[in-house]
Amino acid sequence: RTVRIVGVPMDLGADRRGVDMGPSAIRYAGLADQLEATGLTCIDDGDVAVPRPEERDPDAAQPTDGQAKYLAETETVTDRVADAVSDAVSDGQLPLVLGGDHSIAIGSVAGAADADDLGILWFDAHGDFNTPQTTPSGNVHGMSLAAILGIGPFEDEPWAVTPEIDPANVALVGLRDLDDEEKRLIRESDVTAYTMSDVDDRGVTDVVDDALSVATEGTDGVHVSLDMDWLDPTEAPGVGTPVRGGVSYREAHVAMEYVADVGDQLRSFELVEVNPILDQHNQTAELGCELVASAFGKRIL
Ligand code: DIR
Ligand code: MN
Ligand code: MN
Ligand code: MN
Repeated sequence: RTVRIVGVPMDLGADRRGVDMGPSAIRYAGLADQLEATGLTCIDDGDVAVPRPEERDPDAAQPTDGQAKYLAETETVTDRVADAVSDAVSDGQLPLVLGGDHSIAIGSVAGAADADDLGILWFDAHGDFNTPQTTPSGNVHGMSLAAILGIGPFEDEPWAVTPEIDPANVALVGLRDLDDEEKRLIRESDVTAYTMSDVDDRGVTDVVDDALSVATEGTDGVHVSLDMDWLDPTEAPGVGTPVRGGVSYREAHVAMEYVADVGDQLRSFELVEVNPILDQHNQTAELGCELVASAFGKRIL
């Protein structure tokens, strides 16, 4: 398959400078070479344009209910990312979106789904299930999955919602840091949430196997969203919101090898929240490249 790389130097959703340099750090770590060594052809589309915070419109739209920082700019970026991803899908390619903060998933999923039923596999320490009403931070990267599913006030933001996604085909894996109201929203929804306690209990392969069934049964494909804070901070220190107790290096690799086993059902993949300013020797970007290679079919032997 041909992989089409789309960089999204977005940091407005995390309200933190540095994560906008993620796409550069990941490319510098040798992404294209590693994928080509795995037998894939890579096309790099360069970066999608992202508005600078300094040029923002002070009268920009806010949700009628609650707070969401840079919501108008997020809509602009979402449309651009969705176009780039849907172009890749209609050309029969596998889109690989490089973040940037996790708000970009709103665009990746919109572009990947187009008119098809998609499942989502969301690897993250966090649920990203806040809404403008429940958010403690106002940061859209903590709301992106709720936005995609049209939870709460996101119902009134049609650009954010991908109606083709049935929450029953959405699985979150590796959760360990949820806000109280966010927990309630996750419980009330039909998504399947696997916490780190589930990984401790059952092992990562069993959990990922179940999560893949959730995302593939009855769907036309799967979108995989990999937030690097899913990993333990000892492995991935270069993220904006590290949380102790994440998956290990080997657990992350085997999870991605299981993802690769879905074959042609893999519709799109995104790697987000790499922040080289907070990293040590670009190790988080390097690990991200390795994990993408495993998810795209690289094997040890
Ligand atoms: C927190 C952090 N739950 C928030 N979320 C993060 O701001 O909504 N998501 N870091 O990746
Ligand atoms: Mn187009
Ligand atoms: Mn996230
Ligand atoms: Mn996270």
